[in-house]
Amino acid sequence: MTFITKPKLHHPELPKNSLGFTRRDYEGAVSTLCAGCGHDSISGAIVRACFNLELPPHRIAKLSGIGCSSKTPTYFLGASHGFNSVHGRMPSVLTGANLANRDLIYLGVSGDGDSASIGFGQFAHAMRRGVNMVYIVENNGVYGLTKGQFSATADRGSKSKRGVTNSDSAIDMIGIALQLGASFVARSFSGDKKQLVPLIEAAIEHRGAAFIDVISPCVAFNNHAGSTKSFDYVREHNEAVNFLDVMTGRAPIHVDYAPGTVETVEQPDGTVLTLRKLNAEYDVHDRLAAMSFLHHHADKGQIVTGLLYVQSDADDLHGHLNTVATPLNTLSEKELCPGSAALEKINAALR
Ligand SMILES: Cc1ncc(C[n+]2csc(CCOP(=O)(O)OP(=O)(O)O)c2C)c(N)n1
Ligand code: SF4
Ligand SMILES: [Mg+2]
Repeated sequence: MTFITKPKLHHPELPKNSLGFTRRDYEGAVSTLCAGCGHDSISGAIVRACFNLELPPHRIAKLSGIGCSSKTPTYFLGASHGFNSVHGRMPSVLTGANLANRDLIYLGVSGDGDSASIGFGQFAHAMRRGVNMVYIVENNGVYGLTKGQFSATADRGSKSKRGVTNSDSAIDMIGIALQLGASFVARSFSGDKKQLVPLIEAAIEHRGAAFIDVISPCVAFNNHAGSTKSFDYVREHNEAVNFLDVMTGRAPIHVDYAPGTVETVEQPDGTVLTLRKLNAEYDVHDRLAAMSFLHHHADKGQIVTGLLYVQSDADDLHGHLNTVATPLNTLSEKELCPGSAALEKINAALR
């Protein structure tokens, strides 16, 4: 945890959004991560996405587990709600918060160790329940904070900094999220803000479990030759399936007139995702095809990035449970407690 605050001074002509906030208002404390760590670029992308979407910072709750990645919420959205939980337990803490107050925007930030190792079960249940959240895994293939042990996402055959070869097969979080029923599934690279920022914006606007796996090289322990999560390796093996522009119900955010076929995807809240397809055969609505596309390219050593799957009419956990529209934490005791007469009636029915 850092207590270093950033200087408040900034250029007077820094652009403001309609709320009167500059990008600086979405930042947090000064990062204490290693210089060049991919995680810092992801923090920058989150700041940019929240600024672009003109989100009031107090409407956002950011939750994390333990790890360098899980430290990052300290470095963005300094005016939002935050909860740094226990290693691997972010999904259940977030689920509880979401059930208590459905009105906030939930951002879960985790690492590959946090989500694919100790928190694997927690990750699975958040996805299959459709918790309305953006779940970001900052994936570097190692436990960065504890000095670079292989995590469960490290590819078989990849080499550690000390020359040890990983003999275990890797968990692909994207494949698992697709299988478990996540309704928005994407992968990106920390070094590609042009792709990552619109993906985060679209995930925030999506209702349901939105999962983004972001390859985020650890410059201290996993950025050498032989690593499949290094900057060089990912740049050389990246296969982007599409490029996203997000138009919210309020106003267009990005306009991109680049040539190529275009597909629009309407989400339940009226947000329109405009996909500029690089791969004409790729269909973002086909879960099974996404899984097979993923495996097909993984076999060729390619890392597929972009929006891989979206279910336009997805519902979330509140929809599944049919909870009331009012956030539960604002209901009074009178509304929550039906009284002793009702209890008596239930008890009588059981006798
Ligand atoms: C219950 C528990 N077990 C183990 C640890 C030690 N530990 C701290 S962070 C971490 C792994 C973090 O890896 P990852 O989530 O990939 O984050 P990174 O540092 O790579 O961003 C481990 C094993 C812990 N803090 N708590
Ligand atoms: S150890 Fe790795 S993951 Fe942690 S801050 Fe340094 S570069 Fe980032
Ligand atoms: Mg890691």
